[in-house]
Amino acid sequence: MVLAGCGRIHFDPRSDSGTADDAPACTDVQFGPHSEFATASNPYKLAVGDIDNDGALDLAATAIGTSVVSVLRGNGDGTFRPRVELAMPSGPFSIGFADLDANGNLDLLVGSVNALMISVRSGNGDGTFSGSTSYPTAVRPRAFAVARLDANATLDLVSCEQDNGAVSVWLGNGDNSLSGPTTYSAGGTECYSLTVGDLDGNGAPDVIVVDPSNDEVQVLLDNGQGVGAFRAATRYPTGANETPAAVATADVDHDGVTDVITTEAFTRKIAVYLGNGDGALQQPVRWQSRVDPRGRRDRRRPRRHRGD
Ligand SMILES: [Ca+2]
Ligand SMILES: [Ca+2]
Ligand SMILES: [Ca+2]
Ligand SMILES: [Ca+2]
Repeated sequence: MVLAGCGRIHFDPRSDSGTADDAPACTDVQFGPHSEFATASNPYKLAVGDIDNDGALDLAATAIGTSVVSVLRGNGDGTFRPRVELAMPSGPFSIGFADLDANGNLDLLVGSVNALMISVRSGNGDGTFSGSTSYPTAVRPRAFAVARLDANATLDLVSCEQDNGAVSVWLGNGDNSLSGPTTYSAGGTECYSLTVGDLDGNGAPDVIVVDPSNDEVQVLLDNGQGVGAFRAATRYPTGANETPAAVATADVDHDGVTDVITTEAFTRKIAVYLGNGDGALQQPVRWQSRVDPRGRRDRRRPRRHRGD
């Protein structure tokens, strides 16, 4: 999803699927004036969570081109304290908070695309982090998700390998350490973004990858054995030059089945793939954004994408 510089989200309700006449009215979502808080140079990705257990959400941002993560503790009123920088392996890019050791304090996970490392730092519960354990990756760890991938209670990690399109599973040991990885081909050659969701409704997370090099969405269903292992990928072509870039899961039609939503960066579209409930996805319905991925408002008349 794209936020415009003017603070507006706007999608044209006309879609590829020929539902223009029945589509709901356009919706504008307005935001108030924005505030700016300094981070290290070139902030790229963001994690949100309450790292000091004061009830106010805090932020951490990776700064690609540096070897630091900027941590900004929230005041609870929409403002943040000046940043504190944490040293990380070179090129921090992907980032997330999760309580890997289940001690009540969020821990910090960072994927570094220059050092080729995934790092875990233990949260102290006061906004600071101790130690740093880094796990080498074969190629650039562009994205990851944290979930309970196997049947035990500890959180695990699945990462997305940008340069070979693979997916790596790291099982959590419950003490902020990880075992693995076990690596699976997602069928393509590039992994740009990844998320998890239970597409087949068996209670275990499945993995969804977007591969802009091949214009594909790729799905790896869990193998049903509760061990954090996955079946061979199913590949869903998006159509030439759709360039899927980001992916999320949600039940967008409230039928109890998880669906997949992607952005298509260079055609400025949102694609919704409704789930069938058995792990398969339907053909996408696309929605045109009037805002390009760089946040500029498109002043042209919206294009109709029926049949493109
Ligand atoms: Ca906080
Ligand atoms: Ca913890
Ligand atoms: Ca599943
Ligand atoms: Ca659904």
